[in-house]
Amino acid sequence: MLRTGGFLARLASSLTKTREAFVEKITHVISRRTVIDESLYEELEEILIQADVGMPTTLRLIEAVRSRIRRERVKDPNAVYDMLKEEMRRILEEGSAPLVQTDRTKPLVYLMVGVNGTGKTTSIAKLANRFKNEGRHVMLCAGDTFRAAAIDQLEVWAQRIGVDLIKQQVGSDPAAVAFDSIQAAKARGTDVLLIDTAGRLQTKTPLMQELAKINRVITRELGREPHEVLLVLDATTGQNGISQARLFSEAIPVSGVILTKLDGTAKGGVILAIASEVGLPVKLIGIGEGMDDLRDFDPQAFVDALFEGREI
Ligand SMILES: Nc1nc2c(ncn2[C@@H]2O[C@H](COP(=O)(O)OP(=O)(O)OP(=O)(O)O)[C@@H](O)[C@H]2O)c(=O)[nH]1
Ligand SMILES: [Mg+2]
Repeated sequence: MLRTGGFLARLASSLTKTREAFVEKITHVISRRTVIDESLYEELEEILIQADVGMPTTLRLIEAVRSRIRRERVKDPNAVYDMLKEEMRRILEEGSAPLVQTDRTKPLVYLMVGVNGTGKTTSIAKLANRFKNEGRHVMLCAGDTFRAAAIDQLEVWAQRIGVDLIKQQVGSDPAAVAFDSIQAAKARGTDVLLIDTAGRLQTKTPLMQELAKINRVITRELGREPHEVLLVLDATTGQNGISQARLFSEAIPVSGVILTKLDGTAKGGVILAIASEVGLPVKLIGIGEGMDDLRDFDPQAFVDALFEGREI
């Protein structure tokens, strides 16, 4: 992938708080050391846990480093830094996947799900903008029929970006709007259909069942499952994202995660926990409110940006 300096710099600056919460502390701890011992591992463990990496992933990381240090008979504490970085990259690579962006048959369908306020609707706008700029015919579906403002919000985006919108009145059945949108997309030869849904708590069973119904209706009408069911998680909620991921994927076959709001949070370490613990690949990351601030997740670029300039 071709990446300009500006691209990486923007990613790096959006990760500043996470870098402060975690990479800088690791650097500090390691640089004061002359030997590798148990207390070093303990300090690193504490930093990682506080940075929302979570217990299982922290232990996995530390164990991987510890066994490499032993195996390779390394004595220099600085080696721990590089090994941690490499192990993080490995975890992120295993826990990520590219977004499905093409299919021989039209339309390509994405369904967005997640708890309230995570960034579902704005991520749809950013994706719509991207696909539209690629010259594809894009349609949005106002499947959040719960609030009038949600329908208006999507309508404003559709007009601003210049893409089609399918909507019904507030209070109508979201599965029915989804059904309409698939029919309209087929009739109009739409390339990409992006379906919004209302935010919902992962613990509210009837609302989770409603998602399952939306998914069933789409699947029946499309003749296959949606190409992507994207769970949108807000990085600022840290470890809570793990339980959201578990409960959403029990209700609906989630195909990947969009992790938003990595800019301005110190809790970006949660991406490691998501990648290693929940079994759902991270596909996109949100690093700001601008149209270009939803990026395909690139683990190598992410780790480089996170550790940027932190040489020991
Ligand atoms: N800084 C930042 N803000 C974001 C990002 N993604 C979304 N937001 C902001 O988060 C707020 C909520 O976004 P929405 O897209 O409305 O969230 P939603 O999930 O659709 O919310 P509900 O429909 O209420 O469940 C908006 O102010 C967005 O601009 C991001 O990556 N970074
Ligand atoms: Mg919304």
